[in-house]
Amino acid sequence: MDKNFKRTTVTSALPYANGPVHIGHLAGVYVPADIYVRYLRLKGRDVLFIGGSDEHGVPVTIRARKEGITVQEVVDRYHNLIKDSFERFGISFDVYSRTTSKTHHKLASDFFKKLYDEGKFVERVSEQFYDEQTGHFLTDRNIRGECPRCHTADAYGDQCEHCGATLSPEELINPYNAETGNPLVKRETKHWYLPLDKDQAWLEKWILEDHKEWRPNVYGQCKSWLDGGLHPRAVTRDLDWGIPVPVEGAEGKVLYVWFDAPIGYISNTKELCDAHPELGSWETWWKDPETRLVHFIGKDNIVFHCIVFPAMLKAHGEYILPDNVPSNEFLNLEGNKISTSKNYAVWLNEYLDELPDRQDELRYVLTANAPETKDNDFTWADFQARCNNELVAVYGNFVNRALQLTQKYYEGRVPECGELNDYDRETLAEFQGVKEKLESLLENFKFRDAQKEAMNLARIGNKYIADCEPWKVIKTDSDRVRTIIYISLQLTANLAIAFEPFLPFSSKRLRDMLAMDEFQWDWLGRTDLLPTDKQLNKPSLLFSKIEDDVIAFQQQKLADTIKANEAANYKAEPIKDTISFDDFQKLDIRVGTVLECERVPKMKKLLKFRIADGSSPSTGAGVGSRTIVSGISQWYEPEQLIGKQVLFVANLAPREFKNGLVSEGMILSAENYDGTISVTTVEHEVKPGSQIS
Ligand code: B3M
Ligand code: ZN
Repeated sequence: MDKNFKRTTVTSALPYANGPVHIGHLAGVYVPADIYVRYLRLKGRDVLFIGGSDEHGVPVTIRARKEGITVQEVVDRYHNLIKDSFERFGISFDVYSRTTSKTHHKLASDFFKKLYDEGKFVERVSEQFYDEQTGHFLTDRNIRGECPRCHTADAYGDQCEHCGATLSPEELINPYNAETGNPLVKRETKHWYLPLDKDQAWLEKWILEDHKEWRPNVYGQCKSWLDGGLHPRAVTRDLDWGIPVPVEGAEGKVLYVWFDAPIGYISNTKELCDAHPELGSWETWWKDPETRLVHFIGKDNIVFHCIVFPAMLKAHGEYILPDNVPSNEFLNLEGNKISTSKNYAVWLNEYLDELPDRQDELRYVLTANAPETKDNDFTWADFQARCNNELVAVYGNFVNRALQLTQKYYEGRVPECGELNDYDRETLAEFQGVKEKLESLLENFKFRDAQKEAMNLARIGNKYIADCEPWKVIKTDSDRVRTIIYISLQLTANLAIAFEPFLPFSSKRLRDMLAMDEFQWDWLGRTDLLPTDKQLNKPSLLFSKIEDDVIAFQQQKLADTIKANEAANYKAEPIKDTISFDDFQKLDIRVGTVLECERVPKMKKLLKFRIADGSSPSTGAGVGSRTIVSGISQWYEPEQLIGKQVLFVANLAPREFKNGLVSEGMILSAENYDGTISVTTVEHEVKPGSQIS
C-alpha cells in the first residue's frame, strides 16, 4: 500500500433487499472484500469495512407487489435475512446498516440539497410513460408492449427477450403497464440531472492516466464509457418509494436509487463512528486525503462507482475519491446464469442451513474459482472435489498428522528442535519466501492466486511430513523425530496465520488446537511460533469429507428449479386454423383397450399395440382388434399400458413402416411442455369401439 495512506475505508456493494444473497454476490464482492479487510487488520492497519442493504429503487417495489406485502415488509425481511447470513458466513463488516435509516435519509437529502443549492444540477422536462389509472410514471423495465422487430406481444421497455433486441420504451407498439396491464400515455415530468458531460475531461485524466493499475475489466469498461462520451444523467425519479427530493415543487419525486445508495456507504460509516467515538470522526474516513477508499463491487456496478459516484463526490467538493475499485466478472452456476427472479442460485441462507459449519469450504471454493478476470462457473462436483482433494487431503491431512503425532509421542507438548538437516532448511526457506508473495498478491487484489500460495504452504507441509516419515523413523532415531515434529508444528502455526483472511473459521479452530492466543500477519515465516514444551489442546479434524449424497441433493435442487421454471414459462402452441363442424365429423376417434404391447426390434422409438377396437372378430371368435404402432417407447414400459383404455383415430389411412409393419390408426397422446408424452385415456371404463364425440 502507498506510504501516503494512513487508513483504508473498504466498502462492498449494498445488496438490494429484494431477496437473499447468493454465491454470485459472495464470489464477486463479499468474499474478496472480507479477505482484504481481514488481511489489513491482521497487518495492524487502520481499516473500516462498510456494508449495508440497498432498500430503495424499483426491485424492492416489484418484489412487494409479487409477494402481496408492503415494501417496508420486503426490505425488513430481506435486510434481516441478509445481515444474519453475512454474520453466520463470517463477513466481518464493521457496520451493516440500511439505506432506510434516518441517518442515511438525512445525509443523502443534504447531499442532494447542497448540489442543488450550488447549481450543480441541470433541470429538464421530458415526456415519460404514465399510467393514468394508477397515477404513476413507469420505469423502462415496468413497461411492456409489442416488439417492433419480432412482434412478440410482451417485450420489455428495455429489451425483447424473444428476439434479443435492445429497445427503448418509445419503440414499443401499444405500450402498457407490465403489472396492471393498463395502457400508457406520455406525460411531461421535470427531473434533475447530473451533467456528466462536464466531468468528461477530469474523469479521463483521473481514470485513464492516473489509474492505469485498475483491473483491466474495470479500466476497459470505464474507457469505453468515456470514449462513448458522457451525457447528463437523471438523479431523480417519479416514484413513491425512496428519499423525497428536498426541493419545493418536487412532490411525488424521490432521489434515484443510484444517487442515494453509494451515499449509503458514507451514512453507514457515520452511524458506526457516531456510536464508537474511538474510531474517530466519520469525516476522517471520507474526507481526509490520507484515507484510502476502496470499493468492492460486481461488474454491473462499475459505471456507478467509477464515473457517477466520483462525479457526485467531486461536485460536493469535500470528499476523497476511490483509489481502487476491484470488480469481478460474473459467476455462473452449473453452466447457467444465476438469477434471483428465476430463483436459480445457491442462496447463502440455505447453504448455511443445509451444509452447517462449512463456511470455509464455500469460501475456499468461491475464491479458488473467483471470476477475477473472466466469468467463471460454480459446479457442485467441483465444490466436492476441491473440498475433498485440497482442504481435506492436503491442508487438513497435514495438520492432523502433525497434531496426532505430537499427541502420540509427546503427550501434546511441542518437542525440542534438534539439528536441522538440508531438507529441513530447504523446507523452511520455501515457507519463509511465501510471506512476501502472499502480501503482494493480496495488496493487488489477486485473491485467487494468494489463496493458491497459502494452499501451497500446506502442500509443502504435507510433502515434508510424508517424505520424513516420522512414524517410521521413530523406531530408529527419536531425536530426528523431535525435529520433524517441531518443524511440522511451526508450519502448522504458520498455516493458521496464512489462512486466516481466507478461511477464518478453520483458522480459529486450528489456533484453538494450537493454544495460540495471539497472532499477527508479520509473524508469518517464523519458526518459533510454538515454543518447546508448550502444551497443545486435543486435536480434532480440521475438515471432513463432503459425501456424494450431499452433492446429489444440491444438484437435484437446481434441476428441480430449472424444471419448475420451464413449466412456469410454458406457452401453449397457437391454435390452428378454424375448421368446419363437417370437417370435424370426418374424424373417427374411438376408445380401444390395449390387449398387447411390445417393443419393435431394431426400431427403438416404437411400441406395437394390439388394440381391442370393437370390430367384429375376423375369425368369428374373441374380440375384434387392430395393430397400431406408436413412437412413445421412451415414455412407457410396454407392461404399463396393457389393459389401459386409450383413444385412437380409427379411420386414418394405414401407414407402413420400413420393416413392413403396418399401423392401422393412431393412438392419441398429449405432449407436455418438457416434451414428455402422456397417452390419453377415458375416465370410466367403456366398451372398446365407443366413439368420441
Ligand atoms: N444495490 C445494485 C446491485 O446489487 C446495487 C448496488 C448498490 S452499491 C451502492 O447490483
Ligand atoms: Zn422481439
